[in-house]
Amino acid sequence: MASPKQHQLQYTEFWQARTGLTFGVERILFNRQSAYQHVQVLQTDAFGRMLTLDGLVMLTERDEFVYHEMISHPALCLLPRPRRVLIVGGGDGGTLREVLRYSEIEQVDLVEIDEVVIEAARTCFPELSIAFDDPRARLHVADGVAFVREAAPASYDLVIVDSTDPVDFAEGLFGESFYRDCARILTDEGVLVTQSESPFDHTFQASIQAAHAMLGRIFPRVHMYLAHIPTYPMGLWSFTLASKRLHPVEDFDPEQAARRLAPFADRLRYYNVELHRAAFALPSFVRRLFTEAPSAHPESLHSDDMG
Ligand code: AG3
Repeated sequence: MASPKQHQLQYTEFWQARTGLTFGVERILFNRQSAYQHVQVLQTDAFGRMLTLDGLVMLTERDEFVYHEMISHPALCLLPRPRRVLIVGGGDGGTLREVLRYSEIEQVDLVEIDEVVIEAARTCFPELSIAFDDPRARLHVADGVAFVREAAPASYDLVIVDSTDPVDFAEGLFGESFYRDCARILTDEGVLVTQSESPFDHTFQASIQAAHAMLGRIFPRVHMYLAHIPTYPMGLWSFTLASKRLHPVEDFDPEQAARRLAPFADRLRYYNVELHRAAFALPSFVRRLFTEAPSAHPESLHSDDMG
């Protein structure tokens, strides 16, 4: 006899051919094929609402705070006087919400290629997309690579690349000419932060190494830091901070950071001044990614024919 479980709706993001993470789904709230990708919002049983793009989990209500706080606050607390920020991608508004928490931020340009992502966020994630209504936010529906190519030199203190995985149209956001343009549009003290996938995954390891090498040719300082994001592949996620001058730990002033965070520290759920330092301390297998070839790493879950 069939168990009732078999009739329940489930959604799996496959990390490889047969392994992935499965979510129980109560309802499909948004379902649209855009010019770029399949945009879905699902009501899950354990993680609240979930946004997926082409089958990849972008965020869930329950753990989005980890990603959005960690892609924003380490750089914003490192920089002594951030005023102008560029977000490439991030059409859901989560990163924008975090950046706008600082009253000293004067302007944030957000460049999202796919307006359907913005529409899905406005419809299903008002707690994220509310940030679009802040008068300091300027929303551009445009290609981030072209936007960065055309932006004026030294016009941003911080560029945040809040993209999907390096596939299809997003691949340019992980390339050397894009990184060079980011460096050009940053001020002398400027910082670039990109989401850089899971260091646990074989395929990602290769793209992490490639991005690190490219950034190292452009920026004097390139550092990875980590956070736990339960709904992303492997649950361990990385960000890369490339900086023209400031060292993310040695030049970090905890007292200054605590003062800047004070007005909203009680609303943050992951980032704090102690965690800032801890996040840059890397497990040995991650450190070795920057000194050894990818295939040398037994942590890989991918078999060679799939990586
Ligand atoms: N951007 C990074 C999502 C990467 C997740 N990858 C995956 N599920 N394979 C998230 C956008 C949130 N603002």
